[in-house]
Amino acid sequence: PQTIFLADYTPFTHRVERAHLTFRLAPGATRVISRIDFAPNPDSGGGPFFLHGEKLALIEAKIDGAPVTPEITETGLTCAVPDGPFTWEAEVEISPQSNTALEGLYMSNGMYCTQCEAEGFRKITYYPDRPDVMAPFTVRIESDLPVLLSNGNPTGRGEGWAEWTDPWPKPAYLFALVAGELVNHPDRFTTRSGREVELNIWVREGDLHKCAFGMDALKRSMTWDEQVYGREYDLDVFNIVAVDDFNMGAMENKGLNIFNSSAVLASPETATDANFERIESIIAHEYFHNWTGNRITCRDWFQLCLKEGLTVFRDQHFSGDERSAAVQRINDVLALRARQFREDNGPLAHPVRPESFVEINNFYTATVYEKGAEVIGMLKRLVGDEAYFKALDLYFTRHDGQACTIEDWLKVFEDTTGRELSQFKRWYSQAGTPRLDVHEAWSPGMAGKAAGTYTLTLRQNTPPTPGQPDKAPLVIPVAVGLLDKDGTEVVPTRVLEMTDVTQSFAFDGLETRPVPSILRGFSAPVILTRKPDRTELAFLLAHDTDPFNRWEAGRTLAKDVLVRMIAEDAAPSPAYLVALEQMAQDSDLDPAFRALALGLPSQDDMAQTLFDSGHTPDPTRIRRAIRALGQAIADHAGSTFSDLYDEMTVPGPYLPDAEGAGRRALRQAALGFLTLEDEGARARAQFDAADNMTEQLGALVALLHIDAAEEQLSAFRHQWQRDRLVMDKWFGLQASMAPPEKAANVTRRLSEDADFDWKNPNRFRAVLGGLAANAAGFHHPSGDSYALFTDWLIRLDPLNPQTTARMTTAFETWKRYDADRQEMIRENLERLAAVPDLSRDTTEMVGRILS
Ligand code: DPP
Ligand code: ZN
Repeated sequence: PQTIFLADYTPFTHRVERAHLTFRLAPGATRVISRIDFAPNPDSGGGPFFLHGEKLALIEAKIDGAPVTPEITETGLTCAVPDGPFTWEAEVEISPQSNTALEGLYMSNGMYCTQCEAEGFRKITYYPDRPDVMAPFTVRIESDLPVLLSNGNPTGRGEGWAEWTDPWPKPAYLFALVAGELVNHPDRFTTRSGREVELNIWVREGDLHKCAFGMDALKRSMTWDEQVYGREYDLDVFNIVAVDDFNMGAMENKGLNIFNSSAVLASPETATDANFERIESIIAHEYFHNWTGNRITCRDWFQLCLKEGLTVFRDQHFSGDERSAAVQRINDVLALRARQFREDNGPLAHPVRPESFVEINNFYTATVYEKGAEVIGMLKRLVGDEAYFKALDLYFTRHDGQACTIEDWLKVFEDTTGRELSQFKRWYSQAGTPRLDVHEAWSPGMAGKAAGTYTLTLRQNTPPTPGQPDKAPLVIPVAVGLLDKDGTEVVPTRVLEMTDVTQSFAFDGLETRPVPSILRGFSAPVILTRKPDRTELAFLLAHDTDPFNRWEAGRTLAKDVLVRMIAEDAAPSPAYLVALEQMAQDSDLDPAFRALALGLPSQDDMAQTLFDSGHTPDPTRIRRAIRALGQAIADHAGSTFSDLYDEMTVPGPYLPDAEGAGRRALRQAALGFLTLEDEGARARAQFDAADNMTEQLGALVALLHIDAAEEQLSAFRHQWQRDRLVMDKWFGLQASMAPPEKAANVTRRLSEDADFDWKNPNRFRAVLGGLAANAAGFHHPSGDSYALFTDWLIRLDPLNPQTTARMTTAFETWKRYDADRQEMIRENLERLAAVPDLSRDTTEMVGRILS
């Protein structure tokens, strides 16, 4: 397969003035008739006229009405064209019903839908399928299906056809079409300047009762973007469609967002608090793309973080405003560490803006998305809020309607602030998670002078990553506050701007030696390598005025306790248990925050922590230690949890609001510990009484944890047999929570279940992704899980390369483990690599993981 390089970018030979498409829909033989007005691109260096196209049967092609015979290859066509402007016409045939890759035009439960990002449009018709070619589209859909949708505004409708016109120039990856027997949940929104917008969520009839929350989230997103970024919606209609078979979470097609049904449909009975929260953030994310992605798009796919990092940053800010900013930040950092740090510390590490790829779908990663958002957060911290929004205003006015680069993005900051950002830009080109080492010095006041000086010396170091052995120093904003012995803040949060490898920062005028709170709010995506001082951490857990660092202190303590339990067979430290219980009882703290602080580090997190401190992680031991710590906490603080369990009930009917969710989360944390003491009595009672999915599933999780959920699993199945999204939970939990020695067998049994529809990405991910998430089960020394997992990847690859390639990341941490496990993983990866006709997607991933 061919590698594509950022450095090789050249503009397209032509511009598209207008694109007109007609679709004659039929499952096995859809005709796509295109009429495209091209004009020479004055910015191009010339070259042959090339249109992308894959797996298309060309029926006829014309230029300015005269038939032509282009030269066709596997990736597209070339054709002799006139010197000036011309009209290209083509008719192609495609087969949506045999499209199992879910890219281009495909079918899901009798409904037609599309997914064109990144390079799916070339499976629909011949076109310059690249983001820097933007054009207004008109689309005519011919079909007897009742609902026919495309981008933009509806401009015509008749018996068996509909026409849509999108006035905003867009790249082909934002094209969308939907046709099906759908019903809508309608609403309206009036924009700040008075535009009346019709809103719809389109679903299958049986899902109509699951749309209200998504609609509410959409309207809140629209209001927020007006108030915070000054961005209004720009069409008369905004449509969302829910689709069951979808590779990703959702897609921001102009005016017609297409959602994985799991990312939009929710009712109290079927969705958990976590599901509601996720839906709210994805609705916001896709809506926010209308400006950051659609009106201003990417010049090429290397710039993906331009739209994704910024849009994630925006949706995180939105969620923090709608809920609790502190809790949001903790959750975002948990996700960053779980996915991005994991990626950045293994063979798949790559810069936020990669410099080469084989298959762009493999770069929709945590690094591009989540680290991309962190980089913007740092920029905002460095320039300040006011300058940030000034720069954004300039970005929107200067680049509206353009396809841009990271250089364009940084330039608006340079132009508004006068700052030079070339060193900061390394965050975009340098992969790897920087380590930050901290040294402290205290010089007390001399006799006669009361005040002393406290000095922090920071040292940064980024370990080598594939293709990048040597790293240059980064600009790192380190937010620091200082507390005195009583927990009073003597120096409020100050952002230290680190630019050198080693740098010292002095704080004078202090009466006594302070306790530092470093990297407040997680001000940069780095790893602090400071050796934990347990007394200081317990103090910060009790007193830090920065909520993130207060949580972080508890987390660092928990990891320290676990490392000693695993590496030294130590008992859980009593001081930690006391501190944790005090925090749990502190009614001044938000219940959601307390719930997070009671959550123990994940097995994967512990594996990386042990690896970083020079140990070879053993997943079996890690699991045992985490469970032993849970048991010790339960033994120590049983009565506190019993009180919390009673106190945190939420009266009245279920509402998915942040406050109720926080109380339920704390109650669930308590239930988890109590279940270790009462053999599941409370959990069984909760399961029977639950009138919402959060509590029903919570009870099931607690029972699965003690491997005592047989009866509830079958009752759950019986109740939810016909709800695909709920059944995904049933499948996923069993695979992810099976005891290690049973994990492979449980997964095999699930994969033989009549309801295991392996061609549906959600179901496949629930089961096989569940197994991969079951750290001790996946890495069981028998190797059975590795083999089973690989067998399934081999089976899925020819049908759905994108999802297969994504799931190979289960193996990305393989070099952490012992020689036996490494050997077994290598064998499986090599077995996968040797499959004849393995997709380009999976080939690239396996090659990178093995290298
Ligand atoms: N662009 C989509 C999103 O992140 C992914 N295909 O919203
Ligand atoms: Zn996005």
